[in-house]
Amino acid sequence: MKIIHTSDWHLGSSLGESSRAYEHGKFLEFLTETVREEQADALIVAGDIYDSANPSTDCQHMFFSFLARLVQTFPKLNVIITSGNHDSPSRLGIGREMAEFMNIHIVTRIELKEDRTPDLERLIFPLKEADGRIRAYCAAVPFIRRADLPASYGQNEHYHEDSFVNALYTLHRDLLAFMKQKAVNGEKLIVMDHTTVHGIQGVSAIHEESEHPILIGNVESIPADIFDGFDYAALGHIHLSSNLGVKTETPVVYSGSVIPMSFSEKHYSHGVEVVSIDTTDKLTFRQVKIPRAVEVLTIPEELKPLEEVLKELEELPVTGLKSEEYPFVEVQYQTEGADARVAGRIREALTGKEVRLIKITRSLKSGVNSKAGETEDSNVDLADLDPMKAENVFKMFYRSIFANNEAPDSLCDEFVKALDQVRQKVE
Ligand SMILES: [Mn+2]
Repeated sequence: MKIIHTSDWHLGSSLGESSRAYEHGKFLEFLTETVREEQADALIVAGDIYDSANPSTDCQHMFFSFLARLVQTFPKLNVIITSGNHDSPSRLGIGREMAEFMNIHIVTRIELKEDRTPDLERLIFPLKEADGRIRAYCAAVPFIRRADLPASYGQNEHYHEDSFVNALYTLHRDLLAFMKQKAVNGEKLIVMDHTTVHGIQGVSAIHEESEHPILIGNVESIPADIFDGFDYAALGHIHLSSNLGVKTETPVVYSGSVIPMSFSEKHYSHGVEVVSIDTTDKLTFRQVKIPRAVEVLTIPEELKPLEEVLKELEELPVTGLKSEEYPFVEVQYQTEGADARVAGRIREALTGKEVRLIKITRSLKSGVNSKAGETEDSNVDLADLDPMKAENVFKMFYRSIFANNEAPDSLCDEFVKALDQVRQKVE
């Protein structure tokens, strides 16, 4: 049996003002081809189907027409889809009863039984081979908010000090026990989740530009041992493809985002996981890479002074790409202080070039913008500060509020953007 695990499609997302629909279309073609080439029996998608809770009609059509073509081409494919934190549970789940007729299970909520405990039966699905033989059970856990589980659930268990994390542990232990009752013929037990997991060789979602840290109650993530006892944890949410279960029995695998969602993801190896269960019931998994339909580039790769950067931009080759294939470009340059009309000069240099300029990043020469251990004179006249200096004041402020932690770059960028907007309004 082969199961394709993917997540974090973020259909409907954009970079700057540019739509990613072309890349998403190419990804869905790739996914269909991969189902064919791998002769997959199941496709499981662990949340963040859409980028927003209110996706456009075009992007919902892209999703539903993909599913329709998929099950038409592969009528025996088992499909399970859960919601992520970006999805609206009610919107993603709106066609779920109809989807059931096509063997597509869309799970966006934890339904409660009369005794106020989760209805586990509605979260568990058999995964069947083409001949109908069940080889695995899959528990489909959507992104859960604190309010989704009653406070009473799990209160007699003591897995974790935080009551919500404790309830999550209880849910996973209950699911596991329930699935074990079903799996009398050695079927594998798979669990899908959309969450931040830590504990083993931590990969932190917190530093990803496009995914802000998700606070689950008072904690930012859950320990990986919550998945102990399962044969494979198919996760979504963190965009860097990674296996956090390398030191445990259970692979705890993030399949990662399917396209680079921001410049910070440009070096990620985007792919889908192909999970195989062989005739001896051995489970293995490997990544199949997704070809990149559009490049995401920082030019130049190494910091250089503005004049050299402009020259480099003017020398970019023109090869006749289709406009939807134009790379997304961040231009970075190094400076000692104020440069006039930089954005205009960069745009001029790029006239006629086959790129989409998304972002201009300037970096002050060392000493001026150093991150670590920098001290600031508190008697500065705020009116005299240039934007980069104001950013330093923002960093000082952040450190004073957040126990000397450094402000994330993405937040500083947002601050500079907001400051620019305010200045434009004032001028
Ligand atoms: Mn997410």
